[in-house]
Amino acid sequence: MGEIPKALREKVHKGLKLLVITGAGISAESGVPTFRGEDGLWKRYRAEDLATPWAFERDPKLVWEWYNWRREIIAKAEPNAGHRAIAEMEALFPNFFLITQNVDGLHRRAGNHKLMEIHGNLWLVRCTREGAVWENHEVPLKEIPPRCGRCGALLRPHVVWFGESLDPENLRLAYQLLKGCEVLLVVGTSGVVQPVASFPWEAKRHGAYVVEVNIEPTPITRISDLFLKGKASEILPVFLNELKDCLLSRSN
Ligand code: BJW
Repeated sequence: MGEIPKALREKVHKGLKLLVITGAGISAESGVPTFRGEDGLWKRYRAEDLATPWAFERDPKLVWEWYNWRREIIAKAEPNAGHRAIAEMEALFPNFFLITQNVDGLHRRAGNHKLMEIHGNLWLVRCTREGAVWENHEVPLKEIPPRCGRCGALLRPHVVWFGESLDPENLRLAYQLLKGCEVLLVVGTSGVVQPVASFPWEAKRHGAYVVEVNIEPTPITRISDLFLKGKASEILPVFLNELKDCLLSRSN
């Protein structure tokens, strides 16, 4: 990675409003499978069979078996150097926020607090009758599909499936952040799943400087001001150090 471009350096000097968006790529090196690409989940499974409300209606057992399998993988995973660099960014910049599409909870475990899990969290379950949400860390699940201890209805993972709306309150906050951020850092997302895929365009429209980190170009690359090609766990710690150098040179 070369030196940080002057335009970005100036923004850091002025006190950066930093918004970070992450996708499955950041957790890839923690051993969590991504969705698309060579080894992606959608190569082996059809999204329509597993990640839609219709799939759950048709076969809740199959859907829960898939989630149980993913929970087993994620329970063993640890945050990597990419997650840790983003947690350090939160500590470094008072105007920081993270929107993650990931449901694995690894950002929280790395130490991020100012974050929105916009597609939900795999460690939360929701009662399909009453809508109550609570934590469930049972691995493996004792009962598949699990049922609500109170009313006996089916539980579902508290995640957002295809064809479902995202939480309107989360969306309202996301658009407010996209409007106000000066730098948008987009990490490890293929940029194809709406509405998050359109977020970089929204930020750009409001004048944000867009930095993208990915192992390969995506639709977002063409509007990125800075494309850092490589693994998130390798690029982000270096990028963080560059940001720190900028801050130091400001105070000297
Ligand atoms: C690295 C790396 C390393 C690898 N370092 N990088 C038009 C037509 C048809 C449908 C639609 C349409 N417009 C909108 C829709 C609906 C749909 C949609 O967008 N579909 C598109 C696929 C076309 N969207 C929705 O349904 C959303 N709801 C909605 O829009 O409501 C209104 C509405 C409904 C219906 C119609 C129209 C409007 C909800 C979307 C919910 C997505 N849910 C999932 C599952 C969550 C739960 C779970 O995990 O089980 O969310 S799907 C999956 O994709 C998951 C992810 O969060 C999401 C995004 O994936 P992500 O993170 O980008 O991962 P990958 O694998 O795609 O990419 C990884 C990237 O990392 C790659 O670029 C790699 O190169 C890179 N990488 N290693 C750095 N080491």
